[in-house]
Amino acid sequence: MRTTIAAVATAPGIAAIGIVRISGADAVAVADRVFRSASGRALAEVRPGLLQVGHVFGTDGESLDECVCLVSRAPKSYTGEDTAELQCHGSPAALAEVLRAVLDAGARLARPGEFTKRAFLNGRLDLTQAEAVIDVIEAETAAAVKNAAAQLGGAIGRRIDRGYGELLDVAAHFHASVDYPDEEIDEFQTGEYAFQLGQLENSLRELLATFERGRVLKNGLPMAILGRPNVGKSSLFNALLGRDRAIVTSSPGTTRDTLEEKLVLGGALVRLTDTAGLRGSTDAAEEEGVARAVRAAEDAQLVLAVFDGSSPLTEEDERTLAAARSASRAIAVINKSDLPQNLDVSALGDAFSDVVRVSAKTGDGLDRLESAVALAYPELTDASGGEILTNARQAEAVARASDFVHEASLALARGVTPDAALVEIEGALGAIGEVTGRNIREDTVERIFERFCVGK
Ligand SMILES: Nc1nc2c(ncn2[C@@H]2O[C@H](COP(=O)(O)OP(=O)(O)OP(=O)(O)O)[C@@H](O)[C@H]2O)c(=O)[nH]1
Ligand SMILES: [Mg+2]
Repeated sequence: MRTTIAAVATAPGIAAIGIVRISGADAVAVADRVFRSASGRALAEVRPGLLQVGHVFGTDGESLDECVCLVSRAPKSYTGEDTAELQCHGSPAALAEVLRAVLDAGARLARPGEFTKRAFLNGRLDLTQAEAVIDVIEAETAAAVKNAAAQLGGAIGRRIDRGYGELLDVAAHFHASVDYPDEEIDEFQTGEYAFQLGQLENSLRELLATFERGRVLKNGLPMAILGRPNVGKSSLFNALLGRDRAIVTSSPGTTRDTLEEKLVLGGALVRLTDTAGLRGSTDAAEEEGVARAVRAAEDAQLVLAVFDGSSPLTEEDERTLAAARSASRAIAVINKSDLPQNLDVSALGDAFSDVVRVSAKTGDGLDRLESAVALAYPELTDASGGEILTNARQAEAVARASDFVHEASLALARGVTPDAALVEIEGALGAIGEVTGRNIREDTVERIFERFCVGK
């Protein structure tokens, strides 16, 4: 039997409420040793799911706080075990004392992710759901939360399980024909299985194809600000960021190195890079800065090409136009809209998905720029189905599973013996089972939950 564990589940710091969580066979007994309800009834006797008001006591028997206790009974709890939650006032000092009393009463301090790990080991969550827990916690945009929340609800797990079930049926039939060679699988059925596996492969590859978007949803869209010196790139960078991050001066060539910051624009998480102004230079440091700017533009999925709206296009702007043309996507930002305008926008050509006038100085037009970014990548602001794969471990297992399924359907099409096809099908079952954690190595499980915080 697993030991009873406890931890503070809420973030460190002062807050309205702080929670000490206890889980395990002795959870209620441990809670009873530190908590006395106002009604005088022991927690062991109260109905699970009903909040009990009372006091929590320290090791010395003195009251530490007035609090509420919630008891849940196995298997109907987050972990699948008996649990007790002491919901106290959010004072870090009080919570530390309550935790100490709980540990003295017989619980041991939980390791990172141990509550969720128990939920997984007790079959309350599959591994895609457990991993979604941390994704929900760490999500930086509404879209990322929605995607993770749907996965917490089992969106990926259900899809994977369907595939697992199909493979299992095929494997069962093939096993039977290996064990009873007289019962051959007829050709029609072999063709049917090959078709079914082909469909399954398509569905797995479709899921895998969402991972590219998933990575961007989770880590942010790489985005670079480009332009000739002095057009206001660093001013725009600061304005979008909402703070004075980059140095701005009136002399061209101020920014040398690239600067990267993560922020949310129009609901989309982006990794925005400010770069050195593009121009020919004989200064070694500036030259290196320009080379870095070009590399940042190449790595970016979206380039903000900045132009000075108060002056006509110059020869130096040509470099920006060229970089925008070779970028995967570019928005033209005509800056300094607060000054009299002298730029002929039609001269910019058709390299841009959007042209937006802004003033980094007054903030005018920044909302339109944010909308243009969100519009260019709608999947970064709308991902409610939970169908976007964001987890590298899951993606790797899905890739391996699709390769096995591919080989299995090829083998069937080639008319190999059932045992030869079985090798590939078993391989696929193994890989697909790793996604949801049906069959997974203990050390992999350990590694997954180490990333969680204590108390989750
Ligand atoms: N009037 C006006 N001035 C601006 C605006 N944006 C930037 N400037 C001014 O333009 C000058 C250059 O701004 P920076 O942001 O340093 O330009 P940059 O493109 O980063 O320049 P480099 O780093 O040299 O490539 C500064 O004097 C800014 O105050 C704007 O929207 N309106
Ligand atoms: Mg600059």
